[in-house]
Amino acid sequence: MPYLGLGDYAALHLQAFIFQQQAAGPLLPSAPVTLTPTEFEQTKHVYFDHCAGCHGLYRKGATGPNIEPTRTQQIGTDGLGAMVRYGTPGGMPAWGLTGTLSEDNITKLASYLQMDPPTPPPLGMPEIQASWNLIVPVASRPATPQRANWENNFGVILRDASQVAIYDGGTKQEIVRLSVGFAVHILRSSATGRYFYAIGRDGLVSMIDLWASTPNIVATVKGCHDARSVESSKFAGYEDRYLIEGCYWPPQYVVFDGLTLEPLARNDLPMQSITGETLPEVRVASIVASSFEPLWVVSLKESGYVGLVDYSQPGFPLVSTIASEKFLHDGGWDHTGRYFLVAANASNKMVVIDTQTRSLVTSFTTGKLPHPGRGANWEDPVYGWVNATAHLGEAKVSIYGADPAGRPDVAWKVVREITLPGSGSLFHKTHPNSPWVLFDMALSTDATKKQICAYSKASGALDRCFTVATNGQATHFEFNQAGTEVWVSDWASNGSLIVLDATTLAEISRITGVTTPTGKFNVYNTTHDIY
Ligand code: DHE
Repeated sequence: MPYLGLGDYAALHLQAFIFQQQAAGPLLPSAPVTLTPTEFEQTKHVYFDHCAGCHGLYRKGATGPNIEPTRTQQIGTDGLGAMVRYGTPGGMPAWGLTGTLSEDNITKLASYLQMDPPTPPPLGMPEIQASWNLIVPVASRPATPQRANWENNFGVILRDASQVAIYDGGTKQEIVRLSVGFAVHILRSSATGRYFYAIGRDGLVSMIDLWASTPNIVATVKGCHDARSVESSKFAGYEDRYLIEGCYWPPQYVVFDGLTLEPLARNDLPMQSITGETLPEVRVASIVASSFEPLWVVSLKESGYVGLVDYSQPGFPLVSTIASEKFLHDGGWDHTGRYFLVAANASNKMVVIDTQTRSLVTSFTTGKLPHPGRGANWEDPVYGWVNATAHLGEAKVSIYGADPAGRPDVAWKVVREITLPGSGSLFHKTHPNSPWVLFDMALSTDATKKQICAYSKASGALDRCFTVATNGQATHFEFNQAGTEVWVSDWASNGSLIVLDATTLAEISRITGVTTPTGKFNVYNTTHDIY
């Protein structure tokens, strides 16, 4: 067997392909298919909707590997078709098996991937201004909350319906469903909690007023063609004042008025990487807001820089770019709100940024494709304050010390490794009042995708794993305001929301008839960064 010089990730894909080809039986050789201009245009949208998030518009790779034509032509039409159809254990979804893409889509995609990528269009300030729609002016909104317990509302992402549903966290009643951007991704709260901002993958930001008697959309705007994150200004004196939208495309961030979404500034991203190359694509991944300074912390995925945007300065400039690791993705605050802990997922590392000194503290290897979400903070009986990440590419949780003041000996070092029964863990979460840290295995290729696991903070070990989902995958957790209940999604077209007692983990309620529920955001916990 010759030495192929493949990295871990490529070897994993090759292994998966061989296994899956064995399982599927011999594949008939097929010639590369050429695409008509119409087919090319249609397939461009299929790629954009299903592939670009992980592989990039220019296909240079980030969460997923590089799939530029030089590589895809080597894999060939059959190989590409098999990967798209059956997925891989490295985290690539089985788009064919799940029925998401038709055989026709897959064949055309396998050809499209071997052709040069088209150049995506810019989005300038005049177009952003033109997209702004102020539906309810500030003066016409209620002066006081019109509903009790609005801070215990849950905003639930109904991904494939491009909707957000608002639930009462006490009664579990659905209050309203609102249409928002395409394949809506997440919600973030304004600093007072009054507004939810929903971000669609088409870059549309929708602002929801939770003080209204029935929550409603009061403004929309589109600052990007493709986006995954927004965040509000949270520093004292700036509450509900500004909102930042980070783009996946074009390489820019846009700042809006936090009460009206009027566009205020559009800033280009630096296109150099930490190793000096000029990149065609740099995407804004996670964004967090400091509580100690008027700063947003933005993860610049491909370039490996963590940027600091100062919203107290005219023009909302990027005032610092801190070199860290390439392929920055999801992250959140440590328990003090000083350190930003972010995954450089395709580098298999976690990065620690000190926002007070505006510098990189360290980065450390955890496992294959760390995916912490916003992470989880709790006190370990041996190691003091810790934080954790699970992984997309292996069945492992890495718990690391996160208390440089109290336990400098173990700060930013992996102190415990826990094996989960399945890989493909997307999210985990805890609450100060819960004895557990809960993990999903949503992208696992076996029955564990329907399960969740409870890690005991007290014993430092997995306590139990159990099935919660019936129709799809169990994914994402959100606690209620008091931390006494936790909501889990059964992610399916006929999905549901399962509410568990946060101490006994017994099922309290199951809300059915929910279309592809993914992320859930409790108003109080999202506002106060409780995770
Ligand atoms: Fe997400 C967070 C990007 C796929 C559900 N996701 C994030 C963040 C980023 C990101 C950068 C951090 C935002 C922040 O904190 O500011 N997600 C991406 C992708 O690029 C990716 C891999 C592929 C894509 O094309 O979008 C992707 N994400 C998914 C999904 O498939 C999920 C499971 C369902 C969906 O929306 O399609 C999904 N991502 C989520 C959720 C969060 C998230 C629920 C927020 C977690 C939290 O608790 O804050």
